[in-house]
Amino acid sequence: MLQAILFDVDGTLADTERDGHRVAFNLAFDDAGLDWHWDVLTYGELLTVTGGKERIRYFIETHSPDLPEVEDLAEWIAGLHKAKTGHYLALLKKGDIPLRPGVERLIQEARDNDVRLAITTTTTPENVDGLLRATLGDASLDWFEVIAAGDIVPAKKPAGDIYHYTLDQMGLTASQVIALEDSGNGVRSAIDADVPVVVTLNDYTAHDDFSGAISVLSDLGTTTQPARTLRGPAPSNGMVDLDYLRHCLAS
Ligand code: XBP
Ligand code: MG
Repeated sequence: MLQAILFDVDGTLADTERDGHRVAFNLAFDDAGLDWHWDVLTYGELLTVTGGKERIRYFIETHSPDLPEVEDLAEWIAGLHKAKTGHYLALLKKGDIPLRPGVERLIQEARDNDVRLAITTTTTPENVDGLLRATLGDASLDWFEVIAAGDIVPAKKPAGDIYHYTLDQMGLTASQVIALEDSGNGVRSAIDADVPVVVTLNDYTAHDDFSGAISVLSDLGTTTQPARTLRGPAPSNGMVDLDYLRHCLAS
């Protein structure tokens, strides 16, 4: 019995990475007087590491960019990342980052049928608030029973901690929910917590390893733009809806 849908955020609710997070990182680097620039390709490589602070540290370790003398690297990264969050929120406010096809439809259908909703993401909590407010309106924050985000758990995806945390908070077991994810790291995280997962991929994640996912689709699909199914069961009407998710859960 499907009790809840757990939504990943970046890449799943919206294509936030290339024109959102990446741009915000670069603006923060400019502010800090750094000559770093994450182009579209480089950012794709850096996306193997989840979490913005962790991604900056990974970049420093793997690309050895010019770095100012700092006493406490973790603190310096946290400051740089805070500036990035400010830029990202400003980009969201401009309204240039829409939800992916079918996301609003599925959320609405779930709400109409008392299927519970939650967010499970590695991104910073303010980013989730900003995206929901900008796309679905202020009231939508209350539609999600749990917003599990960022540093709320010690280990980010691909660890399963964020899914375990969300299930605990909701009082549900893994077999009562379905996760929607867009990346290999997201799939590994859900599977680590035994949560069944359906993937809607995007340009950055198209070649990720989605082993263990029930199905992989182009997107959630709309009446005018049906989803393409790349693996697993195909939705009969071209749309990931409650019937389809119930079928996935039973399979
Ligand atoms: C994707 C991420 C995030 C964002 C950046 O999260 O890995 O780190 O790229 O967000 P998910 P922050 O797919 O789990 O939503 O800079 O706020 O960490
Ligand atoms: Mg994601």
